[in-house]
Amino acid sequence: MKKLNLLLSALLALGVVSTALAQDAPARGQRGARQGAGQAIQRGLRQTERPALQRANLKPTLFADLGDECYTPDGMTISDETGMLYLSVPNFGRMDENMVKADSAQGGYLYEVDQEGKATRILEFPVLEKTGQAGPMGLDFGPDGNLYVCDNQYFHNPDYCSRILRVVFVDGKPTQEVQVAVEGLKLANGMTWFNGNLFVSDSYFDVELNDEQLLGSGGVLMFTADEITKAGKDGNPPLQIKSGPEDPHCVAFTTVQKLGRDGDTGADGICIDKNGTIWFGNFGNGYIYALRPNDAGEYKQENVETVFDALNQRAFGRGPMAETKLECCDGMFYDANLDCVYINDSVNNAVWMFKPVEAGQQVRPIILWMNDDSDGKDGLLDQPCEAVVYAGKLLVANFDYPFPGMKNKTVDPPGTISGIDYAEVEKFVTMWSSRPRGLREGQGQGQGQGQGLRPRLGRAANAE
Ligand SMILES: [Ca+2]
Ligand SMILES: [Ca+2]
Ligand SMILES: [Ca+2]
Repeated sequence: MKKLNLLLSALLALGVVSTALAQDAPARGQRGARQGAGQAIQRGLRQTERPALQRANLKPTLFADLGDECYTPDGMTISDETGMLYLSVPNFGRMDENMVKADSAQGGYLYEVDQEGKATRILEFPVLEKTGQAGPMGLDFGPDGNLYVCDNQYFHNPDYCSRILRVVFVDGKPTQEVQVAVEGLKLANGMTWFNGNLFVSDSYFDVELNDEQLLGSGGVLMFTADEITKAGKDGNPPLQIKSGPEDPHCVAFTTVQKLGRDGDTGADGICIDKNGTIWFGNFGNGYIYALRPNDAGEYKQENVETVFDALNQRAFGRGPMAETKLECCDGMFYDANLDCVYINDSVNNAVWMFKPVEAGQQVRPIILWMNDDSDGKDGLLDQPCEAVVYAGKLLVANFDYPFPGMKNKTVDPPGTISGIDYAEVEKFVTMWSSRPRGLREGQGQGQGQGQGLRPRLGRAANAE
């Protein structure tokens, strides 16, 4: 930690990371910004209908009952080869006060889920010897046809025990072989492959922030297919890293401003759109960031842009949910068909959507659906964590592992996947996309606000 402090102090002195650290801090000229944004939004809303926050035709129904052996479903991805949906289940949901799974708890599993929602357990992940646990979360298929999986060990041991695992697939079918590709992450959370690179969110970086308004930090790590597909097999050792802004794999580092339920968890949801822009968000406070490749196609900390300023957002709407704000980004999924991003809001039992924007613009997330605390058995959201489009539905996995300040209060098996009729989602997103840009995308927030809500650029400690 001392070494990190010294490093950070030196970098701060050089002005290298000061903007990165400041990017979640309260904006200068914030008051004026709020008034400006409010007027702009009100003008927009008078011109068009006021968006409702809950829509009957977007009501989720039960897609999959995962049974009592599965109570914290998390990551989902679809095999291009077979069209089958794969689901990871860390089963964190039954742990004692020492964060050890109770005797009744199940291991970390991988499921296949068919088009009818029938889930079949195909694999129990081997545990990490040091913790006796496996925590499979975000997952995606690599260019080698194998399935890569974040193994989140943070809840059991926060000392860089998390890993990236590889489930070996042969001819599009899973084997029972699981290899360790990378070691040394803190809280390996979401992942996505894009153009031969693997992008992984790590939700905790060990960085001394020296600012009581900043509760935590996290970021995005990038691995090339060349280094990762060879590691941990054929006699090669797993890739060894020490996750954090100084690791050469780190392409984005963001902090967590104290906000809402005062969560300290950093980068979580992550997805990449057709242009190669990485969209990622903080679990702890709902900030959303974009990282666009530079002209050379590289991802650099200096290009990280804050595109949703959660601290300075304005709730809009009426009725019981009028004050709802987005203050949690769990899993994010890019829907290439509709060119939009879905956000799973664990805190509010909600799914939001936004349209990607150009550099310099703010995104405007809007709620597709939100419900109160629910056990999920009827298909209502029970701490939504990840989304995917499958079987004619927008599927939402329900993590059901509550933290303080969430709507979800109790772990109540069975684990569930909710489904929202995709035809209705398509209608809604198409309607929303045809709205005036100022209402749909956040230019209203971008006007007359001085420095405050402009994208703040930061450079990483590891910009090279
Ligand atoms: Ca997550
Ligand atoms: Ca629950
Ligand atoms: Ca439940």
